[in-house]
Amino acid sequence: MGAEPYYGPDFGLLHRRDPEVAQVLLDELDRLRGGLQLIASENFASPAVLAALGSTLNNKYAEGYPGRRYYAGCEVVDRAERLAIDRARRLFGADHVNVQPYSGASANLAAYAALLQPGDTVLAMELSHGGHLTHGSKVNFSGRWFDVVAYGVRRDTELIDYDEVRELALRHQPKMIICGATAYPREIDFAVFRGIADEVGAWLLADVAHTVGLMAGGALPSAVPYADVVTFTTHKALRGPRGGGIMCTRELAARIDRAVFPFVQGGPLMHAVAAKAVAFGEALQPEFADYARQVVANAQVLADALAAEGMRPVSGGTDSHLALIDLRDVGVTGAVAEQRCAAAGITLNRNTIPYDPEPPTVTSGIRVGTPCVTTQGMGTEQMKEVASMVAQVIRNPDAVGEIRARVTALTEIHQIYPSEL
Ligand code: DSN
Repeated sequence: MGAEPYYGPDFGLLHRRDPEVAQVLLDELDRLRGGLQLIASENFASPAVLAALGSTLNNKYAEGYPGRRYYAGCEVVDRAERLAIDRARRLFGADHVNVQPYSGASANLAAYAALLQPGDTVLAMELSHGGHLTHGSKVNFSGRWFDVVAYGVRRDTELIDYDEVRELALRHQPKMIICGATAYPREIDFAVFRGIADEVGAWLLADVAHTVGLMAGGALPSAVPYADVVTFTTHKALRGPRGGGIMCTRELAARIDRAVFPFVQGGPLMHAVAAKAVAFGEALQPEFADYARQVVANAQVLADALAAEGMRPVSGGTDSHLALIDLRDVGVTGAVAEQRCAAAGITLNRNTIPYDPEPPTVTSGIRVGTPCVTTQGMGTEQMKEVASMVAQVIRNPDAVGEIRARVTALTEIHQIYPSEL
């Protein structure tokens, strides 16, 4: 018998060669296992996804697309990219998928590049109402290179004001309208956005970075039948590797592909492309639909239980994987709440709420999400316990020791990345 072939990651080897970096990996694993991860944009990728990421596909330069590369030796990595594309097309029913974007921000930059010229007008959601930096923030390419008009949510309902979106579209005649958000808990009506875009002759871009996993599992309606271009990330509720992707109509396929490469990016990260293929394959399994439904059910129970603790969910609740919680009635800022939770081993982020009187570094709210805890196997009963812990430690920092013990008890039962697979 010869030696075992080398397939990829070997933690023992890393530990022997570079104990300092190995220790960082171990400490991060301890942090993940020992705390509650409520960041709405994070998840735990499967060991199969992590194996593909830690593989020799990292080494290959493959500028171009399968069968049309600028380097020799791409016939093997071509298979990974074709698998990723075919699986994503099956998962979402999309005409065309580009799986090369390095991130959601790169995907959005490519979408702008494919459809617009600098200086064109774009209508997108205000960042402080739940949008994203790439939807027109002045500190981002989008706000600097394009003329961005922002729509928001209504003060009374905290829901997207579709009448305002239509009025702004008629007044400003944007070349592109963006829907999709990072801190908007409610379902977005893509059909209404499509109607408004058609009325003014605008492209419709749906940035579903946050909700694409829920779309994949059928827990939220898909944007694909309505939008000209759909950008997404693969590492949030979809539970894949860090990265992005773009879906579009057949007519826009060549423009999107040219915008991703060579306009925005160089060589694709083929290990990440292979890991995306693994994640799409996992999301095609029937159990992924159960997962997506449970993510939403958990978020709804978490939001309701926090409301019962006197912590108001913005818009009254959620249809998705996240809830935005207004802490003004409790008299604690988002920044302080984030710190108090972190001390107890609960990781969440401070977040602006619509019409927030506090600056973005302080905020009046927190954002909580359920993709991670659901991957750990927690259900609605555990969400009541999570809400109770979050509420107690935010109100009373002296309870940190007791809450940390309760966090440990919960995570020991719902262990992530157990030693025995
Ligand atoms: N950082 C992501 C989030 O947390 O929503 C958005 O880019």
